[in-house]
Amino acid sequence: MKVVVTRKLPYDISGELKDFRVDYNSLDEPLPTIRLRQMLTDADGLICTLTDTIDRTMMESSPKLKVIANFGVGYNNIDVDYARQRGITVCTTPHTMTQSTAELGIALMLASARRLAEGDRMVRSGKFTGASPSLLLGAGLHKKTLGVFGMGNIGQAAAKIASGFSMDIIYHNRNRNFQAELLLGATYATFDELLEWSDFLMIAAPLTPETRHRFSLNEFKRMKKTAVLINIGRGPIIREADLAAALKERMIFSAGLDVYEFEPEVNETLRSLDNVTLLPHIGSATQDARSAMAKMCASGVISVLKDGIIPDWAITRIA
Ligand code: 8YV
Repeated sequence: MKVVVTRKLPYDISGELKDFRVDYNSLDEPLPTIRLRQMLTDADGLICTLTDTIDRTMMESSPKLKVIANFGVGYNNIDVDYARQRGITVCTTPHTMTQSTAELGIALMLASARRLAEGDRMVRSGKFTGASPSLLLGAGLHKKTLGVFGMGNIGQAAAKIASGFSMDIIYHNRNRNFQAELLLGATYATFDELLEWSDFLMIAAPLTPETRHRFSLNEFKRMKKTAVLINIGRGPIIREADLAAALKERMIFSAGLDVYEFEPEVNETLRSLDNVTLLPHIGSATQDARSAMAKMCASGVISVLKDGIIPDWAITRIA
């Protein structure tokens, strides 16, 4: 049986996949669509990443395909409804990267509140002329309110770390998360309350039709002028041009972004502003997380193709 791996992974899974013929793109760049389609014509399994669009047309060119393992927890790059219809199992890598992504969210919170990137640029450019009482004044985290948009595993892990800063946690989610309420003392907020009460607002939600462009100019107008906005979920949840305008007009204090609406393109105004920290989608980028993600992708493929078992973490199991 043949397994296609679309991109160089930071952990060698050739041992795990030894019983398969592996068609591995050893380059660290996405395969052209046509090439991937060709590789999939006789494939039984696929390990892909969020930069591969696995839509209906792609799956149609792969008549034998039985399993797709996506290297990541988000799966908006895959037409899951069509996969389900075709009986193709779709797996992701839940829990492997919860902590790494939550930690990055907190890092962005601190960086954006305390203007770390701005300070770094100042020192490197030789503009640091000595400590001054009013140099780079920022915001503190202590006893502030963290609003989490999307209280899943990552949102909860971030909230748990934030409690260490004595922050009050509020959250908005599709459904109430009683675990977060009981274990973290988090309080459910309506979307309006989340906007109005948060000192720090962290987006940790998946991209769905409901979350796309949920944050646009109207929302930024309703946030505190001192608020810090963080996005570790998916870029299109924010209308990026509106955020750039809001930051430029100082409608909110600052933002920290790991994801972008038109990734890898980043809005030009945004790139010119000092009150935003910009990272290149590295939420899960720790050695530990990325190795665990690679292994979990391999497990998903082996489970379906070799053992004939649909893994309990397969998202196609959930209606
Ligand atoms: C990427 C992610 O998969 O898990 C997700 O949803 O966005 C990331 O972990 C990772 O950057 C590799 O492409």
